Amino acid sequence: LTSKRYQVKRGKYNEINEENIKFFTELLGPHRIIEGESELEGHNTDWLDTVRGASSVLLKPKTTEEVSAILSYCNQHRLAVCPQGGNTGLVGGSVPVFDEIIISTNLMNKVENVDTWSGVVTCQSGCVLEALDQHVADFGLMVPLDLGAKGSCHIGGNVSTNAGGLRLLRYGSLHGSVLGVEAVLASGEVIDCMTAMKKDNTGYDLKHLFIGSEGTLGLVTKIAIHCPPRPQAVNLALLGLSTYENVLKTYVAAKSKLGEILSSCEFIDRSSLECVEENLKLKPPISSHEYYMLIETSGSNGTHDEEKLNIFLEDVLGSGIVDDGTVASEPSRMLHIWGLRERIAEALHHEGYTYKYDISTPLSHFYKMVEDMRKHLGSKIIRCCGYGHIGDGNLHLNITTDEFDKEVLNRIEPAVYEWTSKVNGSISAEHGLGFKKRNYIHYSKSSGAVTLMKQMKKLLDPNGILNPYKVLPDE
Ligand code: FAD
Ligand code: 2HG
Ligand code: ZN
Repeated sequence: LTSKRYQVKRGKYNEINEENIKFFTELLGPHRIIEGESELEGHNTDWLDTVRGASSVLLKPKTTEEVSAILSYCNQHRLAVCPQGGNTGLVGGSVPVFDEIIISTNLMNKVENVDTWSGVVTCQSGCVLEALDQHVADFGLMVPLDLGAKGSCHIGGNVSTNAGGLRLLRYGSLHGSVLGVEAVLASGEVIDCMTAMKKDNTGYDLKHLFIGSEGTLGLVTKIAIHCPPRPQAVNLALLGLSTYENVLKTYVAAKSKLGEILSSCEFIDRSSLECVEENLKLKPPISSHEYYMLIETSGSNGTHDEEKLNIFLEDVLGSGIVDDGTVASEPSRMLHIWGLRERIAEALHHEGYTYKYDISTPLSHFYKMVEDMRKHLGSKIIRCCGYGHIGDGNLHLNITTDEFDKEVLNRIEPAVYEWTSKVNGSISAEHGLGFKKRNYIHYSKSSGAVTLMKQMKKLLDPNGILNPYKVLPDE
């Protein structure tokens, strides 16, 4: 169990009893309360298979009112809960640590409204990201967030982790595109911040409390999100490069030559792509290089975009900063190329245990981290690789061994956090702190800021029933 490996002590919560089960069964009916070890196995284990809880009950509310009744009851009876969306989180936040009751948003998947004039979708928090995007596509819109887990993650999980993803470079963070949030506090009180306006300066903008707080301040039940027009022309280039300096030069050239049509700029190193080739048997459409970049353009006029992209490519290929490249505009080829990038996490998972770091750094230091770590770890590991959202200064540093090795972990941590802090980076750029990173918060936040976070938690969840052992450091 996770609690043993991480040496964490259970809080003073009550254990669930027959009377509690009776209450939940009366509230939800017998089919929306799930019990039993095997039925809950997948919900007790995280996507990475690195942390495991021991919950014996999962609840599936359908409405805000049901969530409110559940939380109010749990608060009165001092029962701890763990909100869960698609369970694709990468920091151990989405699974219980002990026996917390799992509240799943699986059945909260109604799209309530699409305002086609303003481009705003209003929906429940359990909508699967990809399904929501397909829904708004019928209205010529797109959800301004895309990530490899889109087929499973829920929009409520995305909001609760403030997920970044592949197009943050173009559309900005969810703090910008989420216009409204409805959330239920630990007490059961429903906080309605569901305005769907872009501008609203009437006092504190409370919805931001729930964006990125990973289920520790409230359970998000509804969301209004601004959806830009779906682009009519999309092109994707996969480039091969031989030095990291040339990667940086290419990024600068992409910004200046592609301007407003640049919609994604991603980075992959040789080892990451080899991992996808070896473990998933996917074949890249260009030959092998030290570094790769994916550059996507999205716009409203195909001819205009292609002209711009060609000028950019002539420039970077002509001057020799890019060695090789291919461009795709047919959906199937683009999907294949995106698969090489989006499925790296899955490919790494095939190797056994993954030590995963999600770091913001100044671009001048971005790849040095991978090189230093590789040297530091020597032959004790299978792979140390780097990839990520270079356009946002967000590196995904990943290390694999065939099984969990405490010695390897001790060589990586806290060195990785010290290094990040030295360059004024963030120890969690987009995945959050969850369970695994909470005690390293001080590397990225001042003690004053952490104290204020604790005070806010106390105010909103005085009994600490909402996702305990997550985000906030141990006392
Ligand atoms: P879960 O994993 O179920 O939960 C995540 C956290 O949010 C937990 O703390 C949980 O308690 C809380 N939570 C969930 N729903 C609610 C709710 N309704 N109210 C309150 N709290 C809630 N992340 C990125 O940022 N960018 C990426 O590019 C990216 N790519 C990924 C690719 C893969 C293949 C995988 C497996 C993961 C990736 N992730 C990425 C991480 C993960 O997908 C995101 O963090 C995602 O937003 C989590 O959504 P979820 O519905 O799965 O949430
Ligand atoms: C991605 O960008 C995800 O693919 C996962 O954020 C990152 O596996 C990782 O380290
Ligand atoms: Zn990412």
